Formats: sequence, C-alpha cells, structure tokens
Amino acid sequence: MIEISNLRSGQMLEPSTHVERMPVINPATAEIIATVPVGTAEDVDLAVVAAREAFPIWSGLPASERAACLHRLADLVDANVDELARLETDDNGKPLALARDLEIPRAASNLRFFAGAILHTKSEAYDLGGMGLSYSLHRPRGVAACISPWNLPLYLFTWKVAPALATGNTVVAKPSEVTPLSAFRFSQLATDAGFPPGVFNVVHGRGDVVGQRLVEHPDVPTITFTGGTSTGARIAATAGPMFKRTSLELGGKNAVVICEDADLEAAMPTIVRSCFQNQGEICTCGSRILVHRDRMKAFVSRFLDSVAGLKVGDPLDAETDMGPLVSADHRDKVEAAIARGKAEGGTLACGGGRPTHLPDRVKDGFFLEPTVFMGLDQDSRTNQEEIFGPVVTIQGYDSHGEAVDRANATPYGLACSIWTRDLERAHRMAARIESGMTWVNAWMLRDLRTPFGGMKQSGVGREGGEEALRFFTETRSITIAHPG
Ligand code: TXE
Repeated sequence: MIEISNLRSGQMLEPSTHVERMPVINPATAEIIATVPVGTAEDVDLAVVAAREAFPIWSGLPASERAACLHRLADLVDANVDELARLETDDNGKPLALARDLEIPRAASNLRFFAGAILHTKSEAYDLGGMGLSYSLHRPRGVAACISPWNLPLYLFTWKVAPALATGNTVVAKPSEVTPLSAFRFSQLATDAGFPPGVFNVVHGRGDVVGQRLVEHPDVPTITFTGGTSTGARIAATAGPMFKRTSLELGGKNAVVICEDADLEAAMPTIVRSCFQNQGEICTCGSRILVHRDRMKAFVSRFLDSVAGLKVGDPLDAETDMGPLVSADHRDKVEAAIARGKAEGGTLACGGGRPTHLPDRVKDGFFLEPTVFMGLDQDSRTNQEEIFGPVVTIQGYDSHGEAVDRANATPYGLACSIWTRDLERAHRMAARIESGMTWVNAWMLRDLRTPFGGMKQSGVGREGGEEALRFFTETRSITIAHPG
C-alpha cells in the first residue's frame, strides 16, 4: 500500500496520522492500492509561501542552470520508466504498453523540450529611427498553479510544470486525486534533481478544496488547468475578477470527417485508435464520425470489423487495446450516456455493455465495450455532450458544406480529423472547421512546438512551444529615447 505525501520546500512531507486520507483504487481490479492525503487550504497556503520565497532565487538563475535541473529530472524519469508506467497503469487503467512506450517517455520529452526551448528564446527590438529604441522583456510571473486531470496523468502534469519552471516561475502543482501515483513518484524524483527548495511543490487533494484554494490564492497570478468544461467555467469565474492569467484546456466533441475519397484501408487503424485509445478518455479523441454517404456502407463495415478486433482486458497484457475506465463513477457516467443514446433513438451498431469473459485478475474492473451508435440526430445530447469514454456515433452527410456545418454544430471546438486524398479540399475544410487543432489523414501527430488547445467551450489559450513560453511570462516593453 503506497502512502502518498506532498512535496514542499524540497522535502517529501511525512504522512501524518492527523491527516485525513482517501483511497486510490486500481480500476482494473477495484482494489485499494494507495491512500492520498486530503489536502487543506492551509497546505496550499504553506506551499505558496514556499514557492514565493523560492521565486527570486529560481528566476534569478541563468536559464542554463534551470535547464540543467530539468534535464536531470528527465533523466530520472527515463531511468524509472518501467516503474512510472506501472504506477500509471495501476492508477488509471490504461494499457501498460501505452504508458511505457508513449506517455512516460513523453513526460521526459516535455521536460527536455522546454529545457532546450528556454535557451533559444529571443526578445524583440524596434528601431524608432532617429527617435530611439523599443525592446521587450519576457519575465516569469511568479507562482504558477498547475492543475492536471486523470486521463494522461504524468504526460499532462509535465506538459504544464515543464514550461512553468523553464521560464523561471515556481510551481504549486495539484494532480488529479483520482490518479495521484505517478505525480507522487515524480515529486520524489524531483527531490533528487537538484531544484532549489520551494521551486516545485505538489499538494494532493480534492479539486474543490486544494484546486479551489490555488485558484483563489492572491499570490498565485498564473493558472494552467486541464479538465472538464464546467470546472473550467468555475475557475474562470474565480480567476477573472482577480485578473489572473489562465490557460484552460477543456473538453471536446471531436468530429472525424470521412470524405468520399478517403483511403479507408490505410486509414482505418488510426481512425479506430482516434476513437478508442486510452478507452476514449483523451480530450482529442474522435467521438462523432461524419461519413460521406457514398462511402457509408464501405466505411461502416470496415470500421465495425476493426472495432470487433479490439481486445478489452487486463491492461498488463501486451495484447490489450483497451483497459478499464478510470473509476466506477466514471463508468456509471458513461453507462448513463449510453442509456440516454438508446432513449434518444440511437441504434447500437456494437458494444453498449460490460465485457464478459474477463481474466480472473480483472473480473471486478470497471470495463466497458467499445460502443458505436448510429441513427442519432446532430442535436441529440449524445452528439452534443462530451462523454469521455469508448462511445462514438456515426452520421452521414451529402456535401462537404454539410460536413463542415455538422462538425461545427456543438458548443465545443477542440480537435478534428479529416480523411481525404484531395489536398485542396482538406485545406478548405480545415480552415472552416471551428477547431483548435485539425489533423488531415492523421490523429495526434504531435510536435511539441505546435500550439495545443481549443476554441468555444473547449478552452481559452494555447499550450505548447512558443505559446507556453509566452503564457508563463509577462511581456514588458521598454522604450529609450535617442540622446538629443
Ligand atoms: O474533471 P475535473 P473530472 C472532462 C470529462 C470528464 C469531466 C469530469 O468529460 O467526464 O471532465 O471529469 C481539479 N478548482 N475531462 O470531474 O473535476 C481536479 O481535482 C480547481 C476532460 O475528473 O475538471 C483535477 O485535478 N481545480 C479532460 C482537475 O481539476 C479543480 C480531462 C480536473 O478535474 C476544481 C479530464 C476547482 N473547483 C476530464 N474542481 C480533458 N480536457 O482532457 C476540480 N478540480
């Protein structure tokens, strides 16, 4: 049984008997595997004091020294990849191979990327002719709150923490209480990486207590958050009147647009992955497949064949494509969405229930079958609301204009994929679809330099590359008059 503790002022705090703790449950086995402290507002306040005190020291170091700390931490992540991946799988339910081969290595890449990026930034200067010179400074803003979700726990945690630290901010981070294990191990590794005390602090606990206090704390001017749209709205309501800078990466209801000329054979493995990777618990997962009616029959039969081949089972098994959902509560929520889809008149083309014949070790886990609905209207709740599970719908369209209109007909605007061999059409559609990120003949083809984020109710602001460096710094413009 792992006893999770907070990191403050460079020390892992000893678990205290006075502190209330909550269980952490392995969703594959329904067993308690750890306990996490129920953090308090006072824990947040102490961490913010530590981070504030460390700010002048950390922001005053040469960028190369900050980068060296991040590189050391990245090396420690790499050296512990197997352990971190196992923690991630036991905590979240994702297939072990996904954690080990993609997500944990990506956490190390996030650290290295921003460690490198901070050495290659530049400032603008404007020659005012005979009048003088203006130039810009980009300075760290102080204590940054990094609030992360449960679906890609360490991957998204480091996606926020790395640019915040690289730019010279100090951090109080709050991982999801549902999946705190990898952030806990990461914070232990951070104590070995040589950060000055107080630079990086982690407070575990519930969102409405620890998260909320971080958002309303007067000494935390910067908040980066990934999570649900309603939580994002609450954060914005608190942070807005305090004039805090917020980056909100929220939900999605992403369209997968299949054009009549799509190369279905080549595309199908990626299309299926785009819907069901990580059990559909990725904000960029496709959940509404829009198919040109000329290809509907061919698409549906190939797609359903491929979905039938997905193996749902023990996430430790190398053959497994889909593990359990993250929690019993979340499975309840997704099952309620499936029941609603049926009540709205949807026809189940496959799935809809819990898998039978699970291996003994995981027979009590929170599994669901990959589920495909047909025959639902665009304005049904199933086609409007984020489900965040292995549930997709298929709808037909007749013209590309109609495909674009349908893709845009939700309150969200996070991600989209377009499948076509016609590049001109791809450019045209991509420009018209209201989506922060559009992939053509691809999904999650990511370069850390590219902007990441959504429009409409999918969020505010962008993460990644230059955007992250700007987000975590304050730009100051200085103008000096020419003598005489
Ligand atoms: O997210 P929450 P939940 C979507 C998905 C899911 C829904 C709810 O649809 O079903 O959100 O998931 C912290 N102030 N996504 O409830 O609550 C919380 O402790 C500050 C999409 O798990 O938004 C956690 O660390 N922080 C998504 C983090 O916010 C607060 C990923 C996210 O949890 C807080 C996850 C508060 N008042 C869910 N309340 C994506 N965009 O990838 C909670 N938190």
